[in-house]
Amino acid sequence: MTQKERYESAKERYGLFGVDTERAIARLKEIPVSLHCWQGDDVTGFDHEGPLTGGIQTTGNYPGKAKTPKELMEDMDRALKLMPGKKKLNLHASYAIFEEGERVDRNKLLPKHFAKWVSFAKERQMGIDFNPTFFSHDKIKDGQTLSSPDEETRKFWIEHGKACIRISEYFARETGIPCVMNIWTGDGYKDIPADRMGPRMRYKDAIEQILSEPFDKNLVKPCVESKVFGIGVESYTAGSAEFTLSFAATHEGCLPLMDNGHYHPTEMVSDKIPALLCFYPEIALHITRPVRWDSDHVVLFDDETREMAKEIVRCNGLERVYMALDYFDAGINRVAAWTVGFRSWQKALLSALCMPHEKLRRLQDENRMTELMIMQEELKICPFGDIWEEYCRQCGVAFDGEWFLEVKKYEEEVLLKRK
Ligand code: RNT
Ligand code: ZN
Repeated sequence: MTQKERYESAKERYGLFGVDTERAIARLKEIPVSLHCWQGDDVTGFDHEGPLTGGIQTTGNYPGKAKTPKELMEDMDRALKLMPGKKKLNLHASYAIFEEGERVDRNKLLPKHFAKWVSFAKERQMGIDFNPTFFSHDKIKDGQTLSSPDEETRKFWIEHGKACIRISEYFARETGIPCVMNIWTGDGYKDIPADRMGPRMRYKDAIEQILSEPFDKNLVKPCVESKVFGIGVESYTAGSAEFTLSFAATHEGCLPLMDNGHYHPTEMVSDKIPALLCFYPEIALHITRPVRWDSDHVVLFDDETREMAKEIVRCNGLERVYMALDYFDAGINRVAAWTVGFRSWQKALLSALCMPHEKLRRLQDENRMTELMIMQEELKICPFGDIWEEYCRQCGVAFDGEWFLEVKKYEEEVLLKRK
């Protein structure tokens, strides 16, 4: 059977459930997913020499890591060509690009330090999301930034946050697409603190000061990302789930951001999405794969990933949920890591769009739970691969089984030759 014939037959199978696969494919093409620059260089960035801090860690030493803006852009470009669907670029402040001899500290960053990224994004019709970088820097005092008891330290990081608001607005104006600006700090304590509220009060005040920087709420979407623990920050984090949710709930225009690596292992972000959508007009996500801890493994087409995508689609949330990938594996080919993760999330969204949600909901509401179980099980083995191939074909990207050859070639010709 040809690809076309296989698709036609799959389309018919889905049709029996009342699913219109053409519509699903067309819809997915419009939905932007933000691709994180930091998979390409193990979260190193260009503005510091020191180690990765803030309670996050990359493991592995696969050859070919990008070391310059040019290399990172080239690598990302390779990956982008292998991804179907609409993309947005996700940058961290530590990826500022300075001219020869020029260098400013993070509190003095300007839009011009990201001009090359803007050209990169514009040439590829991508919007840009942004993140102030509150880690891997010598002005982190005793592990704290925005919640530090030291006023000087706090002030420096507040200035950084404000600079990032201005840069975010510049991104939005340049690209014509709103910029999601996410605030995450690794502030916290390794061991049992004596004061849990003090750091949070300081963190609250600091974020309020950052958000007092004037900006257009239609252009910049500030978020606060929570986290339950980090490496070396096991006992307490200032930006806990309750803290960030309450902050976002009480600060107009500020979104909560959930990273699915940042909860206790049996807590499911898929279940939290519909809960938050009852209250927040918009929310943001970091999509990752935690393996026993916040390990940031490459996103796969696994159960929880699919469940998260289903909830977004079922809740009519595609326009209300900002989706960004957030993982970093230094142990495998980084271009492939980007590609697998992005394609996996696209698969999850497409398969969620290929479900008869109305029908399933009705079964639940009529308490026909046996039929609901059966239908959900049967849907699992519908010929989704054929729909996915058609989506890849329509988007003009390589099929599964084909694209890695290109990555392998790039690895041999370029990546392995890097010093
Ligand atoms: C860390 C957070 C945060 C970072 C990125 C690099 O645990 O998930 O979002 O991964 O900002
Ligand atoms: Zn994250």
